[in-house]
Amino acid sequence: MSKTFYVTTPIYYVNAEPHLGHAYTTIIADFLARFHRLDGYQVYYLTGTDEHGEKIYQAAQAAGMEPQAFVDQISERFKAAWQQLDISHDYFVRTTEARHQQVVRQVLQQVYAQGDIYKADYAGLYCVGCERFLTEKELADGKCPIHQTLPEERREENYFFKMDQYRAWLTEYIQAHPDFIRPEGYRNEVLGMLRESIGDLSISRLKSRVPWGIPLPWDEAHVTYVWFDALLNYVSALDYPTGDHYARFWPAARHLIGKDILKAHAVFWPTMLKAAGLPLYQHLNVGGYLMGADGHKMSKSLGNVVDPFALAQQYGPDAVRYFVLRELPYGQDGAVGVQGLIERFNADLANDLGNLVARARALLLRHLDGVVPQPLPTQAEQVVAQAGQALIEKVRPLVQKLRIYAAIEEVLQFVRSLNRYFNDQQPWKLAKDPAQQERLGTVLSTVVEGLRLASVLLEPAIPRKVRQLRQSLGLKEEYTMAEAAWGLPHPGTPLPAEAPILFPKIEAETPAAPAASPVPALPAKPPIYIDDFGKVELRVALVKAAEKIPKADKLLKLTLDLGGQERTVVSGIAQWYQPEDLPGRKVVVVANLQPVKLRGILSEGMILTGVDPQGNLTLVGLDQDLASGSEVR
Ligand code: ME8
Repeated sequence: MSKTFYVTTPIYYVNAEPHLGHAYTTIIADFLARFHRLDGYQVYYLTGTDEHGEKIYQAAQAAGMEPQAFVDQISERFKAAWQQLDISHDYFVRTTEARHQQVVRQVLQQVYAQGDIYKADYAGLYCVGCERFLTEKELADGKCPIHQTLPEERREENYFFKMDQYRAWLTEYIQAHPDFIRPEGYRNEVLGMLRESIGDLSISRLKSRVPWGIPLPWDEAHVTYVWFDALLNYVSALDYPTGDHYARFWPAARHLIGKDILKAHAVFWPTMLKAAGLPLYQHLNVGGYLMGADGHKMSKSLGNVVDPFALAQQYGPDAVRYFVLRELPYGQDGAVGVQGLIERFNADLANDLGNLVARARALLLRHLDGVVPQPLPTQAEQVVAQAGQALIEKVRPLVQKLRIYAAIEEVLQFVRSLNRYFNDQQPWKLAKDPAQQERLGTVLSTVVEGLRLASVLLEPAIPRKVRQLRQSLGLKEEYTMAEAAWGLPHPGTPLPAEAPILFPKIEAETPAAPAASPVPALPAKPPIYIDDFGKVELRVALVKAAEKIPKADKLLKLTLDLGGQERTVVSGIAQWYQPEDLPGRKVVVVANLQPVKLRGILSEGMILTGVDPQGNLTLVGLDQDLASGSEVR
């Protein structure tokens, strides 16, 4: 059986323009779609817009437009945003399209006919922002915690879906399928909701009050509640019930959502599917919030949004994609800002990746006529080859667990190791020695092969730039994940003499520091007296433990032994050292530095490192072993 993968984003409300929060989920889904396509899956990627309901109706009225004209207009804005960010969806569903409305009516009729829908009076607290009734428990200080608004008291005659009767079944299902809702914290949250009655779901609104919706097939005085309508997009877009797409892709469905719509997807939707006799989706993947500069969830109602059009226009789509993918562990909340985008771009893409491409290109063009030769590998090349070969098996499981930021970091670690290899082999020196031309060719072709491999694994994140990278190195335009294997012969196409700079460094928006020369001129600081230097207490220390610091990917937390005295030191070496490489090593510590709190951890000293022209750090060591605590002077 061929491998299939069906990934969906929420369909976004068209009551306002798309913002970076929407782009976040859409880019993650796009990464997954592209990764799986390259990995040999048949992929269907669905996104779209949610166009009915009270909220949209009110927004259209406020804009002084007919609802249909209004939703047509905003829906186009979402399409344009996704085009600008190179989103590769297979279909863009709209809940106002005839096919979708037909499926909603059909499912409603079926569930009504089997006796799972009844009419009753209902009174409750309704949040128009969420488009659902909230329970007392869900309120914070009487307000909706997401929209910070007071819900309205509502009493009306509605049709109800007998949702509560499926509570025990759903609880058992979630318990028996640990991967159904991920990450685990959200699964537990849902199991918590299911511990008490979930009530029956009001699935209609009086047309006299909310005219913008799909009329109930058996009672035209009511329109369908927007969630009962919207959730069915995931199957209507596949031509449920008879379509080929439905048969092929629904068994492989993975929904991506933000945590704001957890209850609708983890409680309403599975019970609706059960009632309609459809199998459940495979996974519900729940993401955290992108926070605005004010520390609140980025949302149109709070007015703290970042415009993805403007960002993509200024920095290019790949910079935006890379930033949101790399910056936030999926499932957690995180603040984002332009400054962070610039720093991430400059550090990873301009410095680590782009520079290496430029340096390899320059030497190949200058000394080897732009032709990448066959390598004659030695031990050093075998080490690089092994790391490259192992990469896909490290990356794939991380992607499957949605640890996309970690998957990208694996690739960047490899790129950094390629930089170290390049610097260690010093090809610019080999180039000057006629006896070393073969060796020069081997080093450069090893770097090109490493970059090719990295390009395959980075394609789902930065598809446009990866094409440009390949072109500038004379590689093929396209590679599959199967070709993320070390040692594919270079196609032999000579490198183009001219190629645009892959990732031109972005100048910071705040005044930039004066550009540093590669190796700082000596001396760079004013002279000091020996007494001044004597104030610095340097000691040998043994690293006992090292660990990453969550959300601080440049920092490691080290536990040091200074001769019987334990110290914690936070050090900015995480880009160059893995935590597991450090225990047992001796380092040199500034032992009398005033302690400071870094990321909430008290750092009691500083370890010494050397810096190469590219800014790479290496630990300062000792020629001979000395006991921990020994003085250094
Ligand atoms: O809820 N951070 O639509 P919606 C991260 N139409 N993700 C964010 C975000 C933020 N600050 N803001 C929005 C709806 N999102 C319904 C969905 S599905 C059948 C119907 C993303 O326009 C996130 O994925 O309010 C969230 O779940 C979704 O946009 C909500 O979009």
